Formats: sequence, structure tokens, C-alpha cells
Amino acid sequence: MSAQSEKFKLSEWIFTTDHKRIGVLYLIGSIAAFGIAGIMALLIRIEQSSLGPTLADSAMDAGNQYNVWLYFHGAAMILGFLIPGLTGFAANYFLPLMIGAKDVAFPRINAFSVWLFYTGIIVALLTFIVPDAPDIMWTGYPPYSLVTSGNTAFYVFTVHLLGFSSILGAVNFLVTVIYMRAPGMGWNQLNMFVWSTVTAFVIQLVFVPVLAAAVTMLLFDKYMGTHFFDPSAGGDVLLYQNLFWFYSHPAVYVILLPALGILYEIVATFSKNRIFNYKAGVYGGMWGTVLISGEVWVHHLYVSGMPNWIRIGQMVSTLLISIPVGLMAISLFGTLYRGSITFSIPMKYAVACLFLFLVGGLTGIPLAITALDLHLSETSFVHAHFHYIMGIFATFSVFAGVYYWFPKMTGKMTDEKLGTIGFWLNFVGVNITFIPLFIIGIDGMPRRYWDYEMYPQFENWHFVAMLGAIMIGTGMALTIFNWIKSAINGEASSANPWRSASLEWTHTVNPPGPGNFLEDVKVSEEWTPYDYAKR
Ligand code: HEM
Ligand SMILES: [Cu+2]
Repeated sequence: MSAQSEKFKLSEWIFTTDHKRIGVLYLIGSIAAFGIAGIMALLIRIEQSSLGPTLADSAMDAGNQYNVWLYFHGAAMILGFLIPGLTGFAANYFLPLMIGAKDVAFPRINAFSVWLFYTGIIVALLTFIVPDAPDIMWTGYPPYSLVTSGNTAFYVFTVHLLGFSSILGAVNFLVTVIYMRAPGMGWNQLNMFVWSTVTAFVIQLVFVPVLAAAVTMLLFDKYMGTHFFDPSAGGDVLLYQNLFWFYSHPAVYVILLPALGILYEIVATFSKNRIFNYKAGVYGGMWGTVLISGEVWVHHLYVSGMPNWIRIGQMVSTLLISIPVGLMAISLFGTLYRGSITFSIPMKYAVACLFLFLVGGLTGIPLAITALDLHLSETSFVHAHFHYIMGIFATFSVFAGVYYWFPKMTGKMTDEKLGTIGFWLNFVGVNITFIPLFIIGIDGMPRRYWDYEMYPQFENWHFVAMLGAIMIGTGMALTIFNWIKSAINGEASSANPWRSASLEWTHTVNPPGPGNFLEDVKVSEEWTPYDYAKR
């Protein structure tokens, strides 16, 4: 009997230690963060759609509001949606199923992690009620974060809670993969998604403590009289930026890797192909990324003072990242090659992701080249670059994943028509929003400014970007509506609607009950999660 026919009991969800329910809780929390952060994005685009204050009476109010929206938008999207959506939701629900485990290694710690995550989201949301909401972007740079009347402490506490939750998750999942794989399952038989989360968790474990230290020093500087970042008292303001990016560049891989992991699963299933160059993708691509990830943070600081040898060295290492990233791209595209491809909604999102990945990755290259970045830094070109890769590529991969695994999680199919309309609104909308930002960025539009009095010629492009944002808003709302509607009364799905060869589909019912598998899983040496008849 499936878990689905049981009656809904709230307490069973609150006290659950089942990784699948915890995964669903992460999904709900992260989609809620996404929704609120999305509304902020819409407000930002509307504010900039015309010169001067658009949504406020005075320039002062417009600027203040804008800073708060921008803070919440960035912090909630990265810390509240992307990282928990990919490593919280997707890893929680599917990693144990893919390795044939009945649960994670420490189910109670897992439950603790998800509630820490919710506490972090609630603390972040409280910033709208307390006087003086934080207005310090997601980066929290001093000196502004130290002198603003905005409530920097809320930012610090949010980072602490989400960071702690994430570290506990990382330990839990690494132990799970090391010790709880089904008998017979060797390292080279793991799903690409499993490898992608393993590598992301390794990064998270190594680098989150650095971010936690940086924001704690910020807290001490602002409220307890220390001067780590105060040059007038012997501190160093750039120290914060270095510590921040020492974590936050690797953090982009905590997002990129699992996003690619989801795409690998979808691309293989819908092409009915084995992964092309599995080992190059895993060891060269994913582990190569981990290896270099800690040596590139300076590309966020090229325009600040530092010796040239550091700048040049980190330019080289940043460009070197193209090798592992390229290896993953080759193995993904190669998996499509001569596949028997079908285009259901998950595959539509996956193919769109491949395009967005190329745009985001290729526009990173001029930014990595110091001489070019001195011109492009702090312009909306950077804004468009990382939105292509994080804002859209990674978001689309979460959407692709939800659509792909929806029948597994609910036993129901989503509405194909609604899903397709939502997809096209989203895909066209994101390009209408962000292509203009590349164009005006090259021409010098500064990012993070609420207005652009000195560049009136950019008004039209800002207006176009707002139209794109409205389109995305409509597409996203339709998408989320589709999930809710289909979860309640969607058509029943067959056991393995995409005919995947991976364990989460072949060895469990939809949705899997407690303990996951009807009988213990054991795999042979020849088994692979991508065993399709046509190769
Ligand atoms: C693969 C090749 C990539 C290269 C060479 C690259 C390069 C760069 C460079 C040099 C910057 C700094 C530009 C500046 O501030 O002037 C930058 C900004 C950024 N990139 Fe990338 N990037 C790449 C991929 C990615 C990926 C995969 C992600 C996320 C998943 C990402 C997210 C970001 C973010 C968030 C920022 C700016 C953040 C901020 O200042 O607030 N990038 N990128
Ligand atoms: Cu970076």
C-alpha cells in the first residue's frame, strides 16, 4: 500500500524523521522563499522601469525600499531557495532512494536540519516586521553594513541558522553515501545526481565555516566594539570581502553541481542513453571543480587593491575552471547524442538549461579576464551573467527536477498543457529580462543602483526587462499552481512513467512508503542506473 492513501496528520509531518517527508518540507519552504524573493524581484524591476522614483513618493524612500528588496531577494534566493532546494529537497528525497538506502544515516539530525532551515527562513522574514530591515544586499559588505541603521544582526543570524543546517546536512549525506549504499554498489555505479551532491556537500562542509566566521566578525564589529573591518582602528575592510567570497564562490558550485546532477538524470532518462564519459564527468568534472573551487574567489575583487600576481594567478585559476566545467558539458551533451529523445516537460526544462548554462558559462569568461573585468565589474553585465547561471539555469533545474520526480512524490502526473504554457512564459520571459541587462551593462549601467539619472538612454531597456519579469511572474505562478492542482487531483501516474532505469523508479512504489523499498536492494557488478537497451 502506498503512503498516499493514509490520512494526512500534521503531527506526523512535524515530528517526521523520514527523509522523503523532510525532502518535501524542504521543497515547500524553499518554494515559499522563492515566491517571496520573486515578488521582491518584480518590485525591483518595476522600480527601475522608469527614471526617478516609480513605486515611492521620494527618491529617499525609493532608494531605501530598493535596498531592502535587493537584500531579501538575493539572500532568500541563494540561501533560502537554491541551496536548500537542491541539497535539502532533492538530495533528501532522492539520494537515499538512488543508493538503495532505507533512510539517511542520522534521521533525527536530518529532522533537526530542516527545522533549523525553517527557523532561518522565519528569522529572515521577521526582518519585514522589525524596525530597520537589513539593506545590505546578500553580500553584507562593510563599511556600509556597519554604519547602516538597517538590522545587520538579522542577516548574520539567518546565515548562522541556514549555514548550521547545511553543515549538518552535509555530514549526514556524506556518511549516508559512504556507509549505506546497497550491497554490491560500487563508486562507479552511483547516479550522477548522487556524485553531484556528494561533491557539493564536500564544498559546503569545507567553506561554510569561513562564511560563518566572516558574518560573526561583522556582528562583533557592529554591536560589540571590535574592529576587524574598520581601517580607522587598524582593521581591514577588504578582509570581509575576501572571507565572504572565499565561501561564496565555492557556494556557486554548491548550486551548479546538483543542478547539473538533476540534468544528467533527466537527459539520460529522456534520451535513453548511458552517461557519456561517466568517469570524466565525475572525476574530472565534479571533483575537478571541487579542487579548483577554493582558488578563484579573487575574481570578485579584481577592482580592489591587491598585488598583481594574485590577480593574475586567480585569473588563470578561474579560467582553468572551464576545464572541469567543460568536461561536464561534454558528457551532458554527449549523453544526448543519438538518443531516442522525448520532450516531456522535464526534458523541455533540461534542454533550456543546457542553453542557459552555455550563456551563463561563456559570459563568465570575459568577467574572469582581469583586463575586461575592470570595465565590466559592478555593471549589470555581471548581474545578467550570474542570473543566467544561478537565477535561471539553477532555478530551471529545480523545476525540471520537480516535474521529473513529481509522479514519484505524489503518484500523479502534472498537467502537460499548463506545464508547457508555464515553461514558455518562463523561458521567453527570462531572456527578455536579462538580455537587455547584458546590453546596458556593456554600455556602463551600474548594478545595484535603484535609479540611473546619468543614463536616461537606458530607460527603454529597463522597461523591456520589466515586461520580461512580469512574464516570468506569470509563468512561475502557473507552474506552482500546476504542482498544487496536480498534487490534489492530477491524473494517476504509472509506476515508471519515464521508463527510467534508476533505482528510485525501478525499486519503489509511488510514493515510496516508510523504509522505501519493498525488499532489500542488492545490485550486481554489471548494474548501472543508466542501463537502457539502446546504447
Ligand atoms: C563557469 C565559468 C564561470 C566564470 C568564468 C565566472 C566568472 C565570474 C566572474 C569573474 C565574476 C565577477 C565579476 C565581477 O564582479 O566583476 C562572476 C560573478 C558571479 N558569478 Fe560567475 N562565473 C562562472 C560561472 C558561474 C556559475 C556556475 C555561477 C553560479 C552557479 C556563477 C555565479 C556568479 C555570481 C553569483 C556572481 C556575482 C555575485 C555578486 O557579485 O553578487 N558564476 N562570475
Ligand atoms: Cu566567483
